[in-house]
Amino acid sequence: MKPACIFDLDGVIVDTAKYHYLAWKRLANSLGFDFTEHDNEQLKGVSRVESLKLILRLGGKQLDDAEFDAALVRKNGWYLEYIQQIGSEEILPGAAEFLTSVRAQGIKVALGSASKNAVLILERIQLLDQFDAIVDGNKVSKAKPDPEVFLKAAEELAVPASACIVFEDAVAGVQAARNAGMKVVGIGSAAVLDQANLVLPNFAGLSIADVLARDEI
Ligand code: B16
Ligand code: MG
Repeated sequence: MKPACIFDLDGVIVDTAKYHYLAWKRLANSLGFDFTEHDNEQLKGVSRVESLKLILRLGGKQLDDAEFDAALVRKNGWYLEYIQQIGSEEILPGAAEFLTSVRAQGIKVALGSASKNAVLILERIQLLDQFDAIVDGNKVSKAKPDPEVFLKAAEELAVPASACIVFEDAVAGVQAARNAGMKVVGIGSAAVLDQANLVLPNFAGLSIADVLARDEI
């Protein structure tokens, strides 16, 4: 059976992590504590709500429910401000060409992202039309490492989980793919993404044929 490919967004297709960082740092500073780039590494692939819980733990700060919700709205407002100007220059090396190679083989493509801003970002970087299905933070109730996001993507593509290959940059995302019973290609460092079947630094110079030719996949 033909495989299907499911792509995470932030850190795989597009480099929006730096804008999430700026917005979370601004929020932390407004609450009276700092938030470093090192701390930000822990938020990769983590949902907005879980990210705020983690940041508050790091800052030793507690918010009541109304303050918590208001903080989420403020952070997202700043994030949206930062990504207002982004365009295709933010696409990560080789990602657009890799997507083209997947579609050229008639392989179905889905997005499996925790972000509630995924469609807006794909529109801005002009890649929305490359996806047969989009499963984002608006469609799931359980955050990665729960497999929900990837299982829903497989369902929308009408492809069994065992035939899906997930591309992920976050530890929680790699775990989610494994929990879904899917093959996973880590994008980033092999030392960090050690649960992935195969790890690539990025997509530069690669096509789907190169990945399918690997024994690990
Ligand atoms: P939003 P991904 C994730 O995207 C980001 O990696 C993570 O940092 C962010 O908190 C999460 O989306 C939610 O994003 O606030 O836009 O809903 O890597 O799953 O594509
Ligand atoms: Mg990611």
